[in-house]
Amino acid sequence: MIKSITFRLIIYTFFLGIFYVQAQQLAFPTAEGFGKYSLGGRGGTVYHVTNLNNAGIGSFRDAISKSNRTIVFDVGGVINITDRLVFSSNLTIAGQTAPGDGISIYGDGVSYSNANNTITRYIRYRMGQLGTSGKDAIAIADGHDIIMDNVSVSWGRDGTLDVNGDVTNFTFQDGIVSQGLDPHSTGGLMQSDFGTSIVRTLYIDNHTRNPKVKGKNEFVNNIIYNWEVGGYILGDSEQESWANVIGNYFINGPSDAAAAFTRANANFHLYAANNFQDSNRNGKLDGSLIPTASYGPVTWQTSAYSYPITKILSPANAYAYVVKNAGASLKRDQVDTRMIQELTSLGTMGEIVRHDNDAPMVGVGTVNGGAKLVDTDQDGMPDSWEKIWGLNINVADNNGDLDKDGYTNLEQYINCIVGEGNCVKVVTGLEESKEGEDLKVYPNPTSGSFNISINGEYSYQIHDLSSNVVEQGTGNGTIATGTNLPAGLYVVKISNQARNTFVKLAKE
Ligand SMILES: [Ca+2]
Ligand SMILES: [Ca+2]
Ligand SMILES: [Ca+2]
Ligand SMILES: [Ca+2]
Repeated sequence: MIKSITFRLIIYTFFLGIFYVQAQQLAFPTAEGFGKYSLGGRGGTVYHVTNLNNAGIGSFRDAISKSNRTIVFDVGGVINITDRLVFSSNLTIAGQTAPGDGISIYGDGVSYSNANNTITRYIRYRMGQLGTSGKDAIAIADGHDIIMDNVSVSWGRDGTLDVNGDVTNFTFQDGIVSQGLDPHSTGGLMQSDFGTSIVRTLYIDNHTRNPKVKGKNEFVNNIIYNWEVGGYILGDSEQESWANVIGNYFINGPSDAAAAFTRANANFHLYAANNFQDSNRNGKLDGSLIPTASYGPVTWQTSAYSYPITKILSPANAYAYVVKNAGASLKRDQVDTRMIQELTSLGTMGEIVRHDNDAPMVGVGTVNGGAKLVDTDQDGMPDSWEKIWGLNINVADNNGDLDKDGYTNLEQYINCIVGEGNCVKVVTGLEESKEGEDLKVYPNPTSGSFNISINGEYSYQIHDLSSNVVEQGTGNGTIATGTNLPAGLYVVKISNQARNTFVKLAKE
């Protein structure tokens, strides 16, 4: 009996241990907000999207039809869908793996209702007037632990990004929510009592609801441009809300000089700090602090709710960050390029549109494909990546964790495409990297250029495997280089005052 209890305790402790580890692991290194612990498809199978078809084997629709998958893309381009996509749970959708200009989904909206523990990165959802009447571009009515990063969503017929229901732990970060279609042009609802985070996201060309908020929300470092009636809507409800609204920049465009905050009442409990508005539409960023009286009759909180986001930029720095990074920004498509052009006009460009085929949008545009990297064992990690890290190109070792950082080998690869996590394979026998290394070399493998990123000044030399220097230069911060290198394996020597570090690099 004693033995049995002890055994049970051991088992219990073991599972608690697993639970503890999983609960603390971020979805990816830069994940923030309420959704930051989403598990995604970690540890599951790998699905390769191999075509741009609406449905069938190798399609994105088939990819998301079952749980416990990490979805990688062997193709880039526009996926024309003829009806709505419905996501399963426990998926990692790694849009950053797509070659060429990435992936756009066009023709209808998508549902993430009950898509629990999903991670979606670097993808564009463009609904349009051919989509289902009265539906949202992204709809979430129920579920938990859903995070979207560098996602661009546009042309909703009802909401564009709509969260409305018992949604627990949702984050939308570094995204773009654009051009809700008239006659119901909205950014969308952000209504849940269980935690929604919107951070460093651009709301642009939406008549109203940028967004309309109710419940438990944090809204940090967002840029709202060219709304017509409603910016951030403060509840407008008999129900209670509890929100942190910090470091946002509201910039009026040609459609109207409307107020940033509307429709408040005492049920809205607000902590607000350092929100700016620039309403003069003069082509310059020269706004000012929104005064307390402009929020209306909210119930003020004197200190911020203890919500997850702690890294906060100034409104001007948030603007600069969004201009550079928001949306599926590895390669911006023509829609997002236009949105950023409108934003940076700072008052002179922008429009509310009725149809995605109307000027100036004229549809979804061209999204170029590109060559996929060779992945012999189809474990989602290209051969060249596996060779750098000493993995086996003939065995699916995607769910291992060779550097014991809690991310699987596959997660490490997809994170490093965008320069996150452990992205340098230091060549042993030369010099090891130091603790707290801030150096990154990415994407690696690369089919074009790659970035070297380290604080301060440094020099670099690219050696081939016969130790010949094939390229060299100097940098300060992040630089891009390597465009002209032929395919092959290289060692990049990076030197600054503190150290020489030797990093393995593969060029496809
Ligand atoms: Ca201005
Ligand atoms: Ca592989
Ligand atoms: Ca492998
Ligand atoms: Ca790892």
